[in-house]
Amino acid sequence: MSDLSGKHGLIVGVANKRSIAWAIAQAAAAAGARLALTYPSERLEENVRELAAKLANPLVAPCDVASDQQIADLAVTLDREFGGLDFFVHGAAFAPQPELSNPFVQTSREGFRVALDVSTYSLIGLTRAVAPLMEKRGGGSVLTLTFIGSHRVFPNYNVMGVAKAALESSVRYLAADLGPQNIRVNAISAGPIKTLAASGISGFSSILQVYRERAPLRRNVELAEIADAATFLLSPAARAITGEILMVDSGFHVSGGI
Ligand code: NAD
Ligand code: 0WE
Repeated sequence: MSDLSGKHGLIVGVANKRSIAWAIAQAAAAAGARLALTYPSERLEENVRELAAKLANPLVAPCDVASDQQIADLAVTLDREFGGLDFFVHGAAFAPQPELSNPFVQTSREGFRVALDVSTYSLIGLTRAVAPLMEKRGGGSVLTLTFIGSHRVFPNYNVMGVAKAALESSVRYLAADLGPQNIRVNAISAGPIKTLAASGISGFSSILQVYRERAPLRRNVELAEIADAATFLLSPAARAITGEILMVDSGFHVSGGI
């Protein structure tokens, strides 16, 4: 299928074995890539190191995406260790818990700031930092993860929906900026999957059930299905695709209801 042999990739957003970013890391490694994984805090460092140990010759580095300094340091480390970069997977998202349970109209200024900083601005800041490394390789592929809550209202998704709308728009603006350098920027809009980011979300099981009932394929999506689509977008097989939001959601988005 999609070949990533000889390529170097950065994967941001691995928290545990159920993380979408970890599924993508495994698929990219199976396709032949050498990877760098990041951890956002010392609390998660051990988790990420244990997972990275399953990969061949991994690089593990800190990166709290809310820190310009940590983003800059990461780019220096990648340049030193890899001498360039072929792809970058962005799988970081966060909104403070109250914003995901209070009514949307109660969204606080600080909750909005944090959600859009961590979940949206981080794509821009990280892409800018790694773009020169990709230019060294004659181009590259950037991939982020989004959810249809950017367009439609899902109870409690709230400010994350706003962050994802801004993220999808950022994909298009980054694609336009970096296309001349042969750097492609795309997103996968994934159907709901029970990861850490979905645990503790009240009503998540009913969202899964609604997808099973209404999606054309009458089922939910699996991590490996997101990972296969990701590997395609990261690979030369997708060399003419940029600025795209690829729906990997069992076709749920075409459904008009009932
Ligand atoms: P996850 O919790 O495994 O991943 C979210 C990641 O964000 C974690 O690794 C966490 O450490 C990281 N993160 C949070 N704050 C950070 C910071 N300040 N610096 C660096 N990293 C930080 O959950 P997931 O479901 O795998 O989420 C990955 C992406 O997929 C997210 O963008 C999410 O919005 C998106 N997504 C998830 C679903 C779903 O249903 N699970 C559906 C569509 C899209
Ligand atoms: O993007 C997401 C979730 C992202 C997320 C999750 C959390 C939980 C823990 C961001 N911030 C936090 N903050 C926390 O404190 N998804 C696409 C998964 C998701 O989350 C939902 C969903 C779906 C789908 C929340 C409400 C409704 C649907």
